Amino acid sequence: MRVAALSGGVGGARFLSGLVDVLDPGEVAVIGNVGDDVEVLGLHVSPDLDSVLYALAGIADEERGWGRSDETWNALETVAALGGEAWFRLGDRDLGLHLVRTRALRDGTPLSAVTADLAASLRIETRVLPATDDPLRTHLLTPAGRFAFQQWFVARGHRDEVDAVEYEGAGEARAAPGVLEALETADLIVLAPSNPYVSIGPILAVAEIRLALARRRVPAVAVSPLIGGRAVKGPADRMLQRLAGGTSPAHVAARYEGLIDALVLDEVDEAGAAELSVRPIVTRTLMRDVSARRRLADATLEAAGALT
Ligand code: FO1
Repeated sequence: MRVAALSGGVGGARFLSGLVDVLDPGEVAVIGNVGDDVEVLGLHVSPDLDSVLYALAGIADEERGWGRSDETWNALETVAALGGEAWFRLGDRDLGLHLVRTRALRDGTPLSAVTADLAASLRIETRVLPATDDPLRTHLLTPAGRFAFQQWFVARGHRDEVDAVEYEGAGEARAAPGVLEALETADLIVLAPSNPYVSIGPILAVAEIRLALARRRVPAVAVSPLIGGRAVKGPADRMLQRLAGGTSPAHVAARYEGLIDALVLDEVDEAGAAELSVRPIVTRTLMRDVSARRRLADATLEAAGALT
């Protein structure tokens, strides 16, 4: 079964590692968020693409939730000691990847080609595609001002409430090579359990991608990132509460109106299933370990079977 999966950060990457465990990894294409890409120390960092690459290569730091396992921080310590930019913590191993990516981008290689090369070097069979090769950056409007994503998320610890989300550059952004093809040839489209505003939102802000989903001829299933109305990690619950007026499964599904046929939600949210205008798939969604990830992937694939 060919699956195209839209994914953001940690939750998405964990879900994908379960998906490629229960499917042939070569049949999965990941369409990743680039709205939180950032330039740090002159280097281009793509945190969400890297979360996916590291998870699929089996080298993600599970505890921290981002970056690589077995990480050391010598370069960052030197940067900090020299008064350099140390607010965004780049580990030594992670830095190596950013050096290679940045060099290739400066040589004119598009992000999609650089990402494919990185995936091949990491022996990843799954296609990992940035949503777009064009500059698309998420900005948050808050009572304290307008911030680029990582300024708000990391530098300010996402403490500011969000009044609006802007996807700068989305109006001109084209889908990266391979993205529309992956959506058009998939048997199933999955929206991973990622933040609807800052992880999946920037991907759907690319008009060609949104249109491909709206015109799909195959089932599309979203996995809710909330359990009991709470985000496992990050600000998704606070954002939904403030921007959508609630954190029920219906509030999550409404973010994807016209784009999905089913929502996978946790058992504790079963009561909210009745309000859904798409098919509810109730299961345990917490991805504590490998078997939980596999189970969630299986439930999502079963949902697809039931929809066709
Ligand atoms: N998140 C943090 O909370 N603090 C950091 O210093 C930080 C550094 C970092 C470096 C590389 C990378 O790939 C991710 C990093 N993240 C950090 C995570 C990142 O900000 C978020 O997880 C995503 O952008 C949201 O999906």
